[in-house]
Amino acid sequence: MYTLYYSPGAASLVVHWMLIELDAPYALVQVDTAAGEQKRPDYLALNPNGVVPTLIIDGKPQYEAAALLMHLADAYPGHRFAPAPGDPMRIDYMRWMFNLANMVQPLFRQWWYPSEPAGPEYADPVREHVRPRIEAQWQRIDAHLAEHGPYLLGETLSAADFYLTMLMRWSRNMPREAIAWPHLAALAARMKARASFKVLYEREGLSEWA
Ligand SMILES: N[C@@H](CCC(=O)N[C@@H](CS)C(=O)NCC(=O)O)C(=O)O
Repeated sequence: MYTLYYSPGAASLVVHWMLIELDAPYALVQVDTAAGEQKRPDYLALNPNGVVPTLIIDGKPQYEAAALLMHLADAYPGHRFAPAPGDPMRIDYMRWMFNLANMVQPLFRQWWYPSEPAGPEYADPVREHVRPRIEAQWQRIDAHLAEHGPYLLGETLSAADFYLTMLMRWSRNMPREAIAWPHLAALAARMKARASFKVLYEREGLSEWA
């Protein structure tokens, strides 16, 4: 039994989505991030970074959304959400997971928390600076999908597509959201059509970008 510490729509979303896809047994604990629960000592004891998600696996707290996603995909090989070690596609899969985690997700951290890099007086310039950088990522990934899609690994759906969909969702209120790019829009539509997406929305109480 897994226990997921989550906040609706946050980086925990993709872990939650995967748990539903895998039909894995799990319990949810909502963390009120607006009230700062993620910075309280009892939560910091689980996740010293003070962020969601945290996933309790075999009684031990684990964190980092991408790592949790990769772990779950590997733990349920029958669902084929991760090419197995030795499969030539494994490196492409890992490259996408790390690329999304290192090159795309951190830009959203700056978008959502623009005071972090240089203080509140620079929040507006940080946002102005990060916005075209996010759009450049959509351009890059859309071009990849145009040539090699419909999924990041071609015809093979993987955990990376779930991750990308969560990141696309985060852009929904930006001046130019991810689904303004046609191949990203097609991927988002495929992913949102999955039965698990509806269940996820119900369980997290979400409605935007349905
Ligand atoms: N690298 C971490 C980042 C997680 C993260 O930034 N989570 C945000 C929500 S999307 C959070 O908990 N924010 C609350 C805070 O920073 O206080 C991961 O992928 O798990």
